[in-house]
Amino acid sequence: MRKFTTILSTILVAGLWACGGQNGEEGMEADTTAMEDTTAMAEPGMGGAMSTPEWMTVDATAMTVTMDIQAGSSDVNNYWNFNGLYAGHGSISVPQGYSVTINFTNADPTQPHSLGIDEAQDSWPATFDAPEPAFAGAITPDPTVGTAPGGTASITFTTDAAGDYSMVCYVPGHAVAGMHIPFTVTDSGTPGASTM
Ligand SMILES: [Cu+2]
Repeated sequence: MRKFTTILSTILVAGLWACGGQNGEEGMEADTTAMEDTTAMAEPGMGGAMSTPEWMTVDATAMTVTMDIQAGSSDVNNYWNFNGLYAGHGSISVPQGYSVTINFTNADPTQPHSLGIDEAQDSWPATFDAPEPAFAGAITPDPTVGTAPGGTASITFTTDAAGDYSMVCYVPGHAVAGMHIPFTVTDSGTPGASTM
């Protein structure tokens, strides 16, 4: 009986091995991919190096920066982008104490958009009641209704305090769908943007 049990066990194990082999390999591949992804995310400079894009004009002596920002400048992310940038793709950095002017244009052919500088958030609601900008004046008019296609707005504000903020659109459904990018106010340095 003992010998029979051993043989039976051997057959069972062999059978399980045969059945599970392919799945096991797939599992290993999946694990390897996951490890590669984790490594990529951990690499410094994720999102690209900071530079001064053509839509940004800096006067470091006067501590001013002007940004020409087009909402819906292309159809990426369903036009829900700022100069083509949206969640996970691009960021803006400005030192503390700068006067920032944003010349905002809605280039989206069909949908309204707005722009505000808000506190950085892990997740965004679908709708906003009465959004308050992180800095006085850092929001376009009627932000939850938005600026109509072809419309413009100009806002100026001072980066009073260093920290992690977001440039976000307050039109219902847009922020939650990715129409926001990091807007970091640094202790020092120069304004710049990552466009990757
Ligand atoms: Cu929008």
